[in-house]
Amino acid sequence: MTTPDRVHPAWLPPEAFRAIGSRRTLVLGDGLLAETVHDEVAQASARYGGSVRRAGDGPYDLVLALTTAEALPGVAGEVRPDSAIGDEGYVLARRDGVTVVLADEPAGLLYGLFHVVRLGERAFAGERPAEHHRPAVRRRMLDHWDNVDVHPVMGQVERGYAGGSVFWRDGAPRGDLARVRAYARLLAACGINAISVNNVNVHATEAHLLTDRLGDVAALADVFRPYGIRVHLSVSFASPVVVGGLPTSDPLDEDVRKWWADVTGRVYDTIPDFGGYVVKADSEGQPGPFAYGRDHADGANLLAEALAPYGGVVHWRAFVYNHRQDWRDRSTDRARAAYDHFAPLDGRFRDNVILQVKHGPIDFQPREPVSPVIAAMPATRVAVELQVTQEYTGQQRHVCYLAPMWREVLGFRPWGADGSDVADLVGGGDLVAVSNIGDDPYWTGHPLAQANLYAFGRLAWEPRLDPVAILDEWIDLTFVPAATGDTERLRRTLHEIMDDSWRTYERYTAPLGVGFMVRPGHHYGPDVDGYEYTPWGTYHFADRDGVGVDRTRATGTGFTGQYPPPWSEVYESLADCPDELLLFFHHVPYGHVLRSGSTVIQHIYDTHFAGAEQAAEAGRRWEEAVGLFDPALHARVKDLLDEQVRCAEEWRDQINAYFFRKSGVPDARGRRIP
Ligand code: BDP
Repeated sequence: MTTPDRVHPAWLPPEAFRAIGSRRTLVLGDGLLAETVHDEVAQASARYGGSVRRAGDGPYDLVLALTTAEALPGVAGEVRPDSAIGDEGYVLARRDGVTVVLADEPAGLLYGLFHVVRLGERAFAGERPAEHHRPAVRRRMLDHWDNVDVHPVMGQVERGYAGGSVFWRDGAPRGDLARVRAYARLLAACGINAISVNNVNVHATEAHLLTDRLGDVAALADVFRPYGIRVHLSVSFASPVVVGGLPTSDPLDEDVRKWWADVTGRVYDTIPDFGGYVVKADSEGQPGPFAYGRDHADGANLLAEALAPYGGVVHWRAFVYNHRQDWRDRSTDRARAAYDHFAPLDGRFRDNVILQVKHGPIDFQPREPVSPVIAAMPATRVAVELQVTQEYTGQQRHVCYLAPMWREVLGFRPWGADGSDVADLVGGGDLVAVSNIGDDPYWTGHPLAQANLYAFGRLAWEPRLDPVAILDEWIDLTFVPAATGDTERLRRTLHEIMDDSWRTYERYTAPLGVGFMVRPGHHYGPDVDGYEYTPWGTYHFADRDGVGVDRTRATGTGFTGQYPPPWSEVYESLADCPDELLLFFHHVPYGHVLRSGSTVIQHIYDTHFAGAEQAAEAGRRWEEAVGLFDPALHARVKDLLDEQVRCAEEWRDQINAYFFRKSGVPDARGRRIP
């Protein structure tokens, strides 16, 4: 695979700062992040011949100032708003030839600076009435599933498809803080402000990050801090036993409570702006409160109590289900599990507990309904968790631009058209995602997967952004500044390949929302029955007559009843259920006619032929674009597209052959099914 000889600048190539770097800039205000802003502008100015000052009369082309500054120069004083701009917000305006960014806090200056970077020359043209920008979501967080030690099965980064960890290598910190700093910059530029630096599955070595290896975490926090990013840590619920030497981790035990209070105090002595703990408890073998006959509220509140004096939070994950089911007894339904565990606990969590819920009820499949837990806990702070790392969406070997899926999740209205949407529910709260980067020179293995990380940050800041517009922004920042060829063709090529790539992926993989037809373990490529007779709770029930999971109240698992109306009724009804989720909610005969007018079996054939063809078309588009991109990047993406085309055909053939043999129904269009 072709690899560049240096780390790819992703969406911050030096050329993206050309417009700023050639101007006369004033940075007014103190504080660590104001220093960062100054240093960014100074670097750009050194490169492009501009200037940056910290005080003094102009003239200036760009003023980045804190509202607390003693005297705001002319135009900046005029655009200062009467009301508060808010912690991370900023006002952007342009008047009389001066572009102004005003913020109450240094973080706002930093985000304002990156807005000016995004605008490029447009920031310095014409007039711009004052626009007030502030993030919709307060904590915009990335979880790293990075192991400190190499895990024998999962490797350095669990579900990582971009090489090793940028934080850890073989049991120790990597020490390459320049790389971490570059990462922090990229994250700040798309709006991320919190990061958890180790895997939610906390193994023995990682458990020590909380105590004797806290210095390793502090070193990372020092690098993230100048970019406004707070560090969080995944901790083991069994820490009191594993690293504390206590006989129990019972959340109601006095010694256990004291242990957490002491340890947490030491964490804050070392890292005063520490964010908090992330916990995966009683899930997939991780320890939790169940061992002591306690529930998740007892467990979460224990840690919350220890963190409360310092303003820290617990992200308690709702990904809890029985992964040792008896597949012969299918009375339990994994989709129900999170709601069944957590909804009854609503109101019992302390206010610094954030229940972190995966966006779908099962597990990051390419298509799932939105988790009913998100709407079921009005008295609990709920965070929605997305997966930027492409575990089930092509593992960064396939192009799969995920922003359209996330936009659908954020736009889902659990109470129907007149009610709030998910973006409203997480507004002011938390949006979390599993990161997709590693030590690969392109950061994300597949260079085009960088767009997913960028899009996550931007959607967390502004959940109603249009995915196509975000992609445009990303193209503008990543490729256009240093491009030498036809930038319009370059842009068109990327849109053609990426805009619809999630739906393309959906077409050639598991059909109609059924999910999990992947190879067990690593989850790459097709294996229709791979999980069908296993204890994981992920079934499709295909037989000679039909396919799908009956989750209705009338005849199935009753999962539809976890939604409020109208969705409880829409999903329950065979006639009303959206096609793309039909097999998630219903078991139907192959001849069942979809809302689209096609039968289920014909839909399977059609979408699989179409999806594989669209992947091939993407490959052709990319080949035509040779010369528009850096040659090493072009070659890397070409190799990956070849693999995507191969794999899409494999999916097409296995899915189509499987359902042809089960159903005996031929393709109405007579195409070749192996
Ligand atoms: C699943 C992954 C597994 C993670 C788990 C989680 O396969 O590696 O540990 O999610 O979210 O999707 O905890």
